[in-house]
Amino acid sequence: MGSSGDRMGANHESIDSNHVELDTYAHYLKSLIAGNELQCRSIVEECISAQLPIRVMYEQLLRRSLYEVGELWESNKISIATEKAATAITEGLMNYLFPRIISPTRTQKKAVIAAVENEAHQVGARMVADVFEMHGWDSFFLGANTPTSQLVRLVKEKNPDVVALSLIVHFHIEQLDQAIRTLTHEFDGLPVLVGGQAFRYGGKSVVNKYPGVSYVSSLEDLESWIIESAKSKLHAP
Ligand code: B12
Repeated sequence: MGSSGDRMGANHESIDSNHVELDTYAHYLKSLIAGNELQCRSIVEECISAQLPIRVMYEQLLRRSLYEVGELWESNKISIATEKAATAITEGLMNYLFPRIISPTRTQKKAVIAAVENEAHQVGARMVADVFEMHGWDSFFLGANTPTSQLVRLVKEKNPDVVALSLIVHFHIEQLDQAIRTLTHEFDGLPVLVGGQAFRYGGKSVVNKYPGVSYVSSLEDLESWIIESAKSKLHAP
């Protein structure tokens, strides 16, 4: 893709099947910060036409741009309003993509996904829910700030095969600990996955002390976990 700022979309040739080129990303970021939802959608559509896997688009376009938005906000280069608009556009794009992520092959497996109590960030958790759907699981996505009592209630109701918890701001680690403690106590043997950018600052010891609880560092590793879990079920006696 060229470098002109007034294009309506990306050029297929600049998007290979597993990578978003820098100029495509830069164009997307610029459109996102300008609040130009149509332009962002047009770039996403070009990525789809170039057969970029949605999981890769999530990591290399949607997540990467929001991280950069966070840095711009932190250094006072953009307002909170711009940050909120960028998040709203991203969530809108995920809604737009949702029909495309549903795998026609269903596994009959269920996952419950939540951001822990007090955690206001929900986009990453939503991506996790979508990755399960891409692999034919039924996802029950509870969103941001999920009280542990409500999480337990839903787990009792849905009887999932796994619970995935998201932690973005490190100072919510106590809430994560409490959620894991409660889940492992109430539901013996239920696998719990945890992830999120808060773990860049440590905290894995909270996870490691519970059997059956695993830290998963990326959507790619989550896909590997899902594929491995299908194999182990297949080979079970
Ligand atoms: C949008 C945003 C908000 C929005 C969130 C709205 C929403 N609908 O989610 C609002 C305005 C609510 C918000 C509030 C705050 N925010 Co804020 N926010 C952001 C921003 C810009 C984007 C967040 C986002 O969606 N990122 C994109 C997603 C896709 O990335 P992700 O969440 O990391 O998820 C990825 C992985 O971590 C992983 N993952 C996530 N969860 C899980 C779970 C599992 C099981 C697995 C396998 C993987 C996984 O998968 C995803 C894809 O790779 C970030 C910047 C950033 N670096 O992210 C700041 C950021 C996270 N916020 C920050 C801060 C400080 C706050 C506030 C404390 C500000 C304040 N003073 O009030 C509050 C927190 C309030 C609270 N109680 O939590 C800081 C955190 C700094 C830190 N060291 O922890 C950041 C990093 C900004 C910054 N640069 O300083 N924020």
